[in-house]
Amino acid sequence: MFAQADAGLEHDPRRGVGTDLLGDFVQATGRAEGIFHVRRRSQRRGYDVGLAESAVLIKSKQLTGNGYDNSTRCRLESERETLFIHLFQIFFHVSNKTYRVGIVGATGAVGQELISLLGSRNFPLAELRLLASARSVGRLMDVGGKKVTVREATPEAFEGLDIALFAAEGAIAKALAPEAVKRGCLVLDKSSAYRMYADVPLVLPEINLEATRKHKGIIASPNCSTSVALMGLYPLHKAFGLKRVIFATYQSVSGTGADAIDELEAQVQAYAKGQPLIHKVYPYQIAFNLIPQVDSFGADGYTGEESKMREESRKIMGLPALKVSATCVRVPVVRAHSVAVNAEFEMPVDIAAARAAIAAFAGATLVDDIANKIYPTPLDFSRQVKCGVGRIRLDTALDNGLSFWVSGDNLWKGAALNSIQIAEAMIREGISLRAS
Ligand code: 2RA
Repeated sequence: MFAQADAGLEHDPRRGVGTDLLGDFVQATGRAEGIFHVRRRSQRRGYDVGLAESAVLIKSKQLTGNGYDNSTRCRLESERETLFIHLFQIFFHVSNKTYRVGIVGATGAVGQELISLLGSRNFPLAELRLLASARSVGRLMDVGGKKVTVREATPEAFEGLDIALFAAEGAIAKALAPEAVKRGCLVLDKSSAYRMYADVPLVLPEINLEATRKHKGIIASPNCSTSVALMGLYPLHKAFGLKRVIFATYQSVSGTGADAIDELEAQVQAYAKGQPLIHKVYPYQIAFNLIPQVDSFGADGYTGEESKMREESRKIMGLPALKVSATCVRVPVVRAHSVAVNAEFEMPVDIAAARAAIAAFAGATLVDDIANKIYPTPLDFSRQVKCGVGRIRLDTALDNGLSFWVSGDNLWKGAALNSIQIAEAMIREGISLRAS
């Protein structure tokens, strides 16, 4: 009986013989059965799989060359040496640990994405507590087909929770995150309140998951533009050694919130009817326009968003002196941010090696075939786990420079998804959710 192996698993050769796939699969199904290829080197990853060795599950339809053309079959693969390849059945006994999770700001755009992603990713939930401001108390929200009542986000509301996913404004995170930590909760905060605190890890799990090992109860998730840009930039930094970078963003209105989406849609409709276009959320009409201002201006002439891109990129990549300049622009796109990146590197660059680095990176999909007009767009990368990277070319103004384009979902990788991925990765790697 091998059918469970098909439960949403995709073999990603770029991830090598890791345990991520096993983790995802086991998390989703509670057990695995199949033909496996066990590797000798023991590698415990927080799953009690009942084996000394760890294994990787590979969807067999991608193994037709190896004769496994039955899409319900798996195989065990050895990293160095095959111990055995023959048909047998294994039951993995997974520790059935589940987690009590709260969402602060559950009624907002990111809060709703969190609810839906926790369900679609089969996060091991023992409880999902929906918290919001007093005015939303009593509202019923759909959680996997069941109605859950929204409670007020008070300090006491965190009692008994393991994880609090904050999807609220910075002021709320400032007021309530310490209360959650005091009650033994791990806070994953998507606001900018704590991002630059020295004792708060700022984490994109594909890049610096290790930083979570020293958390003191709060872990911050980066700004959406930074998150999307680094899914393209970081693998190139690893390949060539980043020296300086220039970002130009194309940010969708969902980054501002539901009111901004409504404003764009209302302006498009008004335009079609020949009526006046009203703006309240943005200082200018956004439909059929661009606004080169995201957040307020600082004394240096850069906006808050532009400064965040500089400081957060430095912190996440561990490059405190990195030269960074950004121009952030709001565009009339509903969902997914895009970033044009010009980066200079220490080492000579090579397009084929750059493409290979992107293709091998867990957070990116290489979408780069200009002969066929193939490159990432915000529409294509809305509601996608990975960010799309394309238009990779030699930069003609920088030494050892590359120019490229990234599109990624600002509400997913830029917010809700990243927080969940942090929690998933910590659980998978056996990193304590409790403050050290
Ligand atoms: C924006 N970066 O797109 C913000 C959202 N956090 O406006």
